[in-house]
Amino acid sequence: MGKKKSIRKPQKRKGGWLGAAVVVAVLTVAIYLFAAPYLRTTSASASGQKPDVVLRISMSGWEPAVIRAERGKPVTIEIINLDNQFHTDGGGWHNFVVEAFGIEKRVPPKGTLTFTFVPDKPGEYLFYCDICCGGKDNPFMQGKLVVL
Ligand SMILES: [Cu+2]
Repeated sequence: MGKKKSIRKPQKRKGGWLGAAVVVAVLTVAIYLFAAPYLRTTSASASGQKPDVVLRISMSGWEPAVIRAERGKPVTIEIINLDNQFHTDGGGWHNFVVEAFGIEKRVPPKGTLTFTFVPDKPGEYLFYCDICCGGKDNPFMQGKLVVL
């Protein structure tokens, strides 16, 4: 009896360590998921092409909210989505819409998208995301594209 008791004790302790290890692993993943976008200070697109504009999007809006391009000159835009898939509003997806140029690009949660287009007319154009947070009508989901 006494022997059995002494065997059971270390087993219990082992279970505790396993539980602690699982907690540590989960916390590590959680911290990584939250910190990853902030750690990624420099970005290179898959093609190695250097973007002219790097746009960050999250539930709190576009950064920067005003971007510039030159008429007739190809502009490469990289969009970094900082949100993860656990957002209930839109599942962490955002899109970049410029009606004036027929652009609609979707960026998955934690994803990056790079594309190039040629703005062929000068002016100031609204860009926006219409997936989350009330979409186009939400000032936070709006930005301005200035074509000189
Ligand atoms: Cu959005």
